[in-house]
Amino acid sequence: MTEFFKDLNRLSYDPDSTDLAFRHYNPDEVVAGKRMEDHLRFAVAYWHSFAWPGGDPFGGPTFDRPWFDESMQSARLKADVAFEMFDLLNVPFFCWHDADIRPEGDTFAESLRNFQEMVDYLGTKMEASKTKLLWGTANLFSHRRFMAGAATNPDPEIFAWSAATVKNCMDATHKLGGQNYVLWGGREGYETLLNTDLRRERQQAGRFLQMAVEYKHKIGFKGAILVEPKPQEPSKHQYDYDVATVYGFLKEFGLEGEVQMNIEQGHAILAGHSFEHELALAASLGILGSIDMNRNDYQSGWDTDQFPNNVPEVALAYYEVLKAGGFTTGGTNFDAKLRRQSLDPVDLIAGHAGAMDVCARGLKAAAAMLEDGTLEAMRAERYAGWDSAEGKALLDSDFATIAAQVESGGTPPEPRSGRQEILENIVNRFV
Ligand code: XLS
Ligand code: NI
Ligand code: NI
Repeated sequence: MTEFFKDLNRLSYDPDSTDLAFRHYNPDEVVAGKRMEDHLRFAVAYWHSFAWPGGDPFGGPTFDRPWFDESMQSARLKADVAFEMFDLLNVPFFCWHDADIRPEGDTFAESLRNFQEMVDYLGTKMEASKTKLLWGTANLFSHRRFMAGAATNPDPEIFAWSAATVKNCMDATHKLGGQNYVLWGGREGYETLLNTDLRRERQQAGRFLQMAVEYKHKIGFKGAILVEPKPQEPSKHQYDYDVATVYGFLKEFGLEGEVQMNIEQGHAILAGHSFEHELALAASLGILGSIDMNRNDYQSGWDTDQFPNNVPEVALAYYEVLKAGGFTTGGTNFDAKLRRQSLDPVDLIAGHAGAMDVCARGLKAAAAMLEDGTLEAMRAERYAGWDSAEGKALLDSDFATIAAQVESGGTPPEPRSGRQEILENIVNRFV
C-alpha cells in the first residue's frame, strides 16, 4: 500500500451508510436479468484521475501528487496508486492514453521504451487485480507537435509519427487484453480555412482510420475500434462533430461495418444534442459501442468533464443502452475530473463513488421503465398505422400512385396528440 490512500477503506454496498459507501451500486444485484456490474461495466480514466494536475486557463496546477515528475519511478508509483483506487472502488475496468502512463522521452524510440516498460508493469498489476482494460488510446493532441492535428496535419511527418504511435498503442491494448481501442479526434479539425485544405485533411483522416482497421485485423485484435465524436474544443471545427457526421464519414471511407462509437455525454451537449439522442441514433445505425459518462456544465459551452449527478438524465441514457441490448465490449467510462479545488485523495474516491451510485439509480430506473412497458407501448401505438397493410404498401409505392389514392379519398386525416406531457409524467414515476 502506498501512502496516498492509506486512510481509506474499500467501499462496500451499504444503503443506509452516511459515510463513504455505495448506497445504490450493488455489483451483484440482478437488474433486468444481469448483474449490475455486468450492465454498467464501470471504468476509471487514468488521465483525469492521475495525470491531470488541476490547471485552468488562468492558473497552474492545484494538485500536489507525489508522482508528478517525468520519471519512470513516478510512473510506477502512479500505477500503484491507480490500482489501489481501482481496488477501493471495486471497478472492473480502466482506460489510458499512452501519455498518461509513461514519461515522454527525447526521441520516439525512448518514449516507446518507456511505454512498453509501463505496459508490462500494468500487465503485472492487472494479474493481481480484478480490473481489466476497457480501452486504450493515443494522446495525439497535447504535445506541441500535434498543434495542427495528427492524421490531418499539413506535415506528413506528423501523420507518420501519429500512425506509429497508434500502432504501438494498439499493440499494447491487444497485449493487455483491452476490449476496445478508441480514437478521439483531438485536434483533427481546424482553426481557420485561410490556412486549411479541408478536402485533403478529411482524406488523410479517412486513410488513417482505414489503416487502424487494417492493423486491427493484421494483429488479430478482437475488440472494437471506437471513434469518439466531439464538435469543438480544442479545434474550432472538428471533423468528427457528432454521431451523424461520423457515420457519414465512415460510409465515405467504407468503414461503417468496422467502427463503432464511443459517445460522451458532454460532447453530445456541445454538439447541441441530448446524450440520449446521440445514443439512440448510434443504436439505430448499429454503431453504439461504449460511453464516456461525464457531464458538462450547461452554461459554460466548454467540456468541463464533471462526474454525472443527474439521475433523470442518466436514466434516459441507460434506457437507450438497455433498449439497444446493453453493452457488449463497451462500458461506462468516467472521463471525468475533479474540480480543481478538490485536492484530497478522498475527493477522488467520493467523485467516483457518487457517480457510480448515480449510474446505478439511472440503470434501475431505466430497467423499471422498460419492464413497465408503457413508454414502448405508447410509442408503438403512435406508429401503428405503419404496421397496417396500407402503411406497409406505402413505402413500396410511388408519388403518382399515392396521389391518385389521396385525390380520390374521403375525409382528411385527423392529427393525434403526441402526448409528450403524459410521457414525461410516466418517466417521472421512475426517476
Ligand atoms: C476529450 C475526450 C478524451 C477522449 C480520449 O474531450 O473526451 O478524453 O475520451 O482521448
Ligand atoms: Ni471529452
Ligand atoms: Ni472522452
